[in-house]
Amino acid sequence: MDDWNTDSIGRAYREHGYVAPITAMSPAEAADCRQRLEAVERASDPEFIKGVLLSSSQFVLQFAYDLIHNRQIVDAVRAVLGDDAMCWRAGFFIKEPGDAKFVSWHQDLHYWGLEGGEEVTAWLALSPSTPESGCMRVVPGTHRVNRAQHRDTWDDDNLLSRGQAIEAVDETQAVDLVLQPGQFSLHHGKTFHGSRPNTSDDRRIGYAIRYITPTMRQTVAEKDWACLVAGRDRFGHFETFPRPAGNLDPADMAFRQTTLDVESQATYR
Ligand SMILES: O=C(O)CCC(=O)C(=O)O
Repeated sequence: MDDWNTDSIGRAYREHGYVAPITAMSPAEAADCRQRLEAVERASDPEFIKGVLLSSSQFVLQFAYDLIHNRQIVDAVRAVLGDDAMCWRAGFFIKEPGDAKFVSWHQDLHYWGLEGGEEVTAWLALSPSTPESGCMRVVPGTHRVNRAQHRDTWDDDNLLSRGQAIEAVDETQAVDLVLQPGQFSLHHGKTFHGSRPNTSDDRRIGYAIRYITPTMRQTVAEKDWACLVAGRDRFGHFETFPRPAGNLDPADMAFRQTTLDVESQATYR
């Protein structure tokens, strides 16, 4: 875990609401993951695969599922959530070189219907994530803000489902989370974060993996799914999602669609 250890990750996270950069894998391993991702993209319709990658790709792509169990990531997650941890969702945030896509300032936990526990996102870089390529930015300390006012903008260039945006953000306090391929950041479910367009000449590819404590509960949608990655689940609030059979297997795709239909009860309420 680089210069980080369990204590220093926990301390930094509690104080600032984020930790970065932490190493999950070598640049060569990250390049291998990127190749797998891009092989799936090449074999698919571009618009179709964009949606699949962004939302719940761990249900339908084996390498995406396997990444949620990465030992370095799970150890860092345990440092902030405790010994019991589940993966709830995961998706790739991809910005092409020179495209206008961005992510408005937001808090993750605002829209997911999850209550009663803790949530943290591990954001793994599969390409250089820098100010030029539109790296994630966070406002330290905002994990203490309970529910900031968000407004739906429905901006086509916004990678968020409804373009939800916090309007009152003091950007002078924002910190760039610069990551090399194979490194990741952690951010708290309430930390204000967003990102600007990619002005570099490479793609910016990040894999956002959402982890929760098993105490968490879905309070809006009729049910929900998660997968144990460490310790025990003593609560049984979630159905378990399985490892995909391969890449884009029809049965896995149908399962993913079911989860998205149910999830929209929470995200579009
Ligand atoms: O990839 C980005 O720029 C933003 C990702 C994000 O909003 C998240 O992981 O919660």
